[in-house]
Amino acid sequence: MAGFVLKNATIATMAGGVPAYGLIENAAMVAEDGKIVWVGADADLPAHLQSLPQEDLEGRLVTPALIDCHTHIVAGGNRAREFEMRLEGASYEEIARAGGGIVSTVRATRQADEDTLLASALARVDHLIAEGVSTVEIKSGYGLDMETELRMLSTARAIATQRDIRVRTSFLGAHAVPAEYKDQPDAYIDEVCIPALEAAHAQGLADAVDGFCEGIAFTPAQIERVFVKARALGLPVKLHAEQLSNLGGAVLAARYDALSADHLEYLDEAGVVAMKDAGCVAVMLPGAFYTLRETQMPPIDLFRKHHVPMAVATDCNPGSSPVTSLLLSMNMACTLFRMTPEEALAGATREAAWALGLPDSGTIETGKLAELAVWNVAHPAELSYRIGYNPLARRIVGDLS
Ligand code: DI6
Ligand code: FE
Repeated sequence: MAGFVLKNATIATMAGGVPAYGLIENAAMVAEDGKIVWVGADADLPAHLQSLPQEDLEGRLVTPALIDCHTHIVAGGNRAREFEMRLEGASYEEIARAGGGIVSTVRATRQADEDTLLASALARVDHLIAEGVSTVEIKSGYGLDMETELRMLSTARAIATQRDIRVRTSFLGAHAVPAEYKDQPDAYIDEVCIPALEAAHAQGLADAVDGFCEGIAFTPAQIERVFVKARALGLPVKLHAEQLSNLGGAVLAARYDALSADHLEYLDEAGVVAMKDAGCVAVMLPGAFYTLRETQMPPIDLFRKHHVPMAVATDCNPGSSPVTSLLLSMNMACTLFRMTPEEALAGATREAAWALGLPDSGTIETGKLAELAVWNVAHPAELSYRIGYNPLARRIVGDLS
């Protein structure tokens, strides 16, 4: 693989600390063999690197490529009709009782073959790529039987063969209790979830293990059984926690050294401290907050006070967050959660990389992977400021092309 120089750029390295955004004006950077080998002022570009192919960016902004660290982008069907029903006055519970809600996505996903799942997921993934996303996390959890959970994960893996994007998979068998195990969540965990996790691991389909710890899903004790198995298999864990109530999910996740705990609207300070001590990233999902018209804010000030890193992701799913724009999610993180534009961009780059256990990604620093987004904007705050506007000039992954 060749090398290249980008010059006459504004580079937001997102390396942390000062200056804000790690901003370097009149900047250049050099990549070789897919890695960043030099970043600094144009004027300081070393002579021995000047023979590489150069591109003049005419002052454009360069950031790390974006990372969407929480999606359910592989799923069958859609729930637009339920959206209409809710606007006509039906409650989420009424819709669920009438066979809608998450159960309807499970039904549609079980009925879809891999080609169908792949085609619908690629259409959504293409939206992310067009916004400069280089890495997407994708969960199972709409199969809730062995065969469909594995099909979801192999579809997720297939995405990386069809597009120039890195995929990290999370096994989410503990997402909901399927109809055939109604009122028997423990039997579901023992008879389906754990055997499916073992099979996913044996087939190399799971990079991490997730769960949904909530009154409408699984208790901490049930989730812990899944985490014990994950640990035995050597897989890292993460958790949907404190989205609708505080069951102590984040504390549980921290005890298992989770990469992240996600949602967290109902988290308290003890949970924040536990996350800090465990190095657990807080993943903010403002698309779900918006769609569900939630009013309880995640404890942003406590995350700041205790220095818990905050990531931002789309939570792209057919029910609670039909969002395929990470830029819009960054805007919502600012407007709805009062995160700063710098926190939002860090959340979709550096902190998202940590939430996926990818220390080689997420910032523009020597030694990191050359995964870059070039934008037609002058200042990085514009990325979170605009609504429904995509200023991407180009995405660079590995090499110029
Ligand atoms: N939290 C959510 O908001 C979604 N899953 C989860 O664990 C809901 C998924 C759906 O309604 O399809
Ligand atoms: Fe989710």
